[in-house]
Amino acid sequence: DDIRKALQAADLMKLLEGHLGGPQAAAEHKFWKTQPVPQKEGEQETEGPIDEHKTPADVQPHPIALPAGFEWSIVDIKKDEEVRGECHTPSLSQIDEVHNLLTENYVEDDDAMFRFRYSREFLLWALTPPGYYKEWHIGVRVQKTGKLVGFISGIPVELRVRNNTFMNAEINFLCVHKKLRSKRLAPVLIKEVTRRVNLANIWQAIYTAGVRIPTPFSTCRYYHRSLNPAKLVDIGFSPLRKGETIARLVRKYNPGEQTKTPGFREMVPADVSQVAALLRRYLGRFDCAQLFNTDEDVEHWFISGMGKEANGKRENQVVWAYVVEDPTTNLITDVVSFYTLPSTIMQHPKYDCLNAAYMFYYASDAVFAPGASSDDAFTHDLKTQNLLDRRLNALVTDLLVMAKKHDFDVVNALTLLDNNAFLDEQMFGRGDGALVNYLYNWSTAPIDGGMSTTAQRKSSGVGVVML
Ligand code: MYA
Repeated sequence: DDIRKALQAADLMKLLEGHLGGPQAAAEHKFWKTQPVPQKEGEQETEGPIDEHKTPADVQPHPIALPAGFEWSIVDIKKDEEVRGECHTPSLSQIDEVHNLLTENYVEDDDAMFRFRYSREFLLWALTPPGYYKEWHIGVRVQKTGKLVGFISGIPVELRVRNNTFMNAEINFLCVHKKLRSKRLAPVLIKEVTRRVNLANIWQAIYTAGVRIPTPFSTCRYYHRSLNPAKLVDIGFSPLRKGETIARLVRKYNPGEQTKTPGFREMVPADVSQVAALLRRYLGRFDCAQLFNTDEDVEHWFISGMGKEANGKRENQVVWAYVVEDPTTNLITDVVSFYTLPSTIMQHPKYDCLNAAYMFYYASDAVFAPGASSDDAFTHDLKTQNLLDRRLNALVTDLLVMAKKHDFDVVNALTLLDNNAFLDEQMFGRGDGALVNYLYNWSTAPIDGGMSTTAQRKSSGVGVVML
């Protein structure tokens, strides 16, 4: 308990530092201070772009200069095989190369125990939504050998931030090989992706990071719901508290075998347009949300990620999506989903992979007044909140059953969307990681990341889930 209190106090210190301008905030930020981002917290009074208006004709037509010995390479992630240079392994596809770079060099936890292991199928799904730009999948190679040592990517995403709607690049998978760290390669990658996004006449971006740089518009906290407590304790992911036993934890976290909500079933392609309409209305509740303007977007993010069925078995599934179909009206009343993102367990004698599921988008018609049809007919009153709490808890109870069935060790969630309505009740434990959200070339007053809630207002302002 003492350790927990000390950790919480340390967390609080980190948060306070962030808000009041502690050591991290005071860093020089040689790169970020040159970029069109809010430079200080509290400076985000006006809503809108930070940079002066530009057109693609104002954008430098040539790639940003790289240090000698390196070259740019647009990674063709849909191409199966590519032979580059003499020393390049001919059998490695370009998606394999990105997968390998990330598997060895991408995000680790602070204690260097776990590292994200995005699968090839995941990367393909994450990087090729409708309207994606091939030239936003940017690699850096060693000229001599062709070895991929750096990567950054963007995908187009339409966002609403409060009352403004605009096209963004969602930037992700920024990675520099461990041997090339701290050489200011990251700013070069960021400038090159910015240039390519600007050439497409897009001037804003959204991204998340574990680090604090100038300047977040919101911060969310990670929560974790154990499904396989014996393994989680064994690998050091969860503590075994004094007086606790594994057997008791196994009983406590067993979600059961059967889902309980009448009409709960896997989402199928025929549900896409109903789910899209429900999701669009539901996401209208949040200050910042992804628009899912077309049904193709929903088809991509929910259905295509489920993978293809072969020999009666689903192969390479990335997303699991479920709906509730009202048994009397046959209308879809709810949708819930999660994606798989395993982590490599570094240096453990028995296990090398943590099978983690992450809560993705969901929606429920519980927030709409009965019979209402207009887009803004949702409410935040206590009665609605209680109904939503019940419905979301029922959905997540069923989701946990399915996640356990599919052999996940843990379900992770952030404090975004309406997640606070179920995190405690569904026994998600508060993690020590935070995820910080940023907008590029857009100023907006801070948005509630759901880290402090009241009975009446549990929802966050964040309606965008980044991968
Ligand atoms: S978040 C995931 C980031 N990836 C990892 O954490 C993987 C493991 N780490 C690495 O591969 C490296 O450490 C990286 C930094 C590549 C992260 N976001 O080259 P450096 C700034 C933004 O010497 P390295 C994701 O993918 C840092 O503050 N900036 O450092 C979203 C410093 O600048 P300044 C970051 O450690 C990415 C400078 O880089 C981050 O070798 C969104 C140091 O460069 C970070 N996560 O490499 C990117 N980490 O001195 C922004 C460090 O000023 C997109 N830095 O403080 C912006 C929008 C662009 C498009 C706009 C279109 C309109």
